[in-house]
Amino acid sequence: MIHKALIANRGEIAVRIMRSCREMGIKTVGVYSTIDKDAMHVRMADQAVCIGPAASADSYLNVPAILSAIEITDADAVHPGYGFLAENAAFAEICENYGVKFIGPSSEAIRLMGDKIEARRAVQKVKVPVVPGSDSAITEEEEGLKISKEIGFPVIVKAAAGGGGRGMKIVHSPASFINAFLTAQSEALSAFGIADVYIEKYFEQARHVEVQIMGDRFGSVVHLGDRDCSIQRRHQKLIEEAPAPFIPARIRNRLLKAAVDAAVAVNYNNVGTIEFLYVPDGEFYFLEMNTRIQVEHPVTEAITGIDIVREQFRIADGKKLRYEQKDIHLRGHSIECRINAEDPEKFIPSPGTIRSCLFPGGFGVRVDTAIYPGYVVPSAYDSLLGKLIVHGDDRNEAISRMRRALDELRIDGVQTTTEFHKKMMANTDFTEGRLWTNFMGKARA
Ligand code: MV4
Repeated sequence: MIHKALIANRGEIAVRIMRSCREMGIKTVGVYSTIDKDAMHVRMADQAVCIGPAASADSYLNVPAILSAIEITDADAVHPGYGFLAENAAFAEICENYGVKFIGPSSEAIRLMGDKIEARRAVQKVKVPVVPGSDSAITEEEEGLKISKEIGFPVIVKAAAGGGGRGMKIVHSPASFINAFLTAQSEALSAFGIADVYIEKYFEQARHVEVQIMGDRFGSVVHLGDRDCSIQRRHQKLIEEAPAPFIPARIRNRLLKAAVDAAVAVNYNNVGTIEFLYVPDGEFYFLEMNTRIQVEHPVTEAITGIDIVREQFRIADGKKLRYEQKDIHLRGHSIECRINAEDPEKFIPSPGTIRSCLFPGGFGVRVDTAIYPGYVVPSAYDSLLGKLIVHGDDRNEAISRMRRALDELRIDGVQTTTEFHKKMMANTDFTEGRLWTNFMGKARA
């Protein structure tokens, strides 16, 4: 039994995790950097330990400091949240060896899925469709050009150690290939310490559809339905919804099954997300797997009624899944808007003091945040202030409810993306389902 968990994160996700811990009777340890001493997650934790100065590298990414905090507080589990150490296989492995339960999959699963080429290979073995592309790392530019001509332009060169949109280069023609390829290789080396890149056909107009899955330590895997995350800017998601709208039932069933097959193929043993590219002709292709709890998990919680964070703890604690696929019922439609401290048109960060804030409530509305009046939004971390999540019987009801919730939301002191979301909820391309990954590049909300 887990008694005390250290939450190696900050902001809304640290608060979110502590809420589930409190309900499960698990004591919580918060960690914080010096500028976060007044943060909500510090106040909410049963105990809190300062782990270093503001810079993430010296605090939330500081493994020795976090291990020391685990030691002095006698925590028997550590939840990494998302970002920071969440997909750091070495950290998960240290925890395993240390006898501290890492609330996530095995370090082995994190390592395997962290290599995007290995991940492609692993799921291809069980006949999950992958984006047409190279089957191994491409080291020679001439070989890359040859493969790209076979695949057909445009292609995209991706870093094996990248993911989430980091370390990608789109190439439109053979003439620009060599240059782009060599740049991608050297950028991969400097960003990740690994130069390996692979090549995929680039789909200009596609949707980013992902499947939430859940596997235990006994080999059972279920899915919790899908989500659409196509509305992104610079690979930061802005709006997510569940289920992914406008997908024919027959294709959706194949997609969900492919996600479960992929998770089974790699012995996946916690909650995770399988990302697909859904293309206009109705085909879908595996992109990569995320081995963490994701920012957008509440839309899935809304349509399934399952506390995904609680399940993470139960699985890591060695319990069997309490659900079979037939026990999971998807109901209604959920949308999440990310409220960032940013200029709503240019998306430039807007740190500062929250002078006042008032959150929406009422039927079908959830707010996950860690801000309060007087809170100072630091510039050292990402600009997410909170998430507005609504649930309705169908997509149109969810959109109406989101409009209502956005109208009730008041945040003074910093600029926020609220106005962007209001425009989006009135944008007919969005409301009628013409959502593509290049939406933000093409359309003006
Ligand atoms: C792609 C793609 C099109 N073709 N791969 C971005 C996040 C990462 N997980 C995978 N991503 C993409 N990979 C191929 N072969 C489109 C995306 C993509 C995207 C690209 C440009 C602008 C916004 C995007 C949003 C989601 C996905």
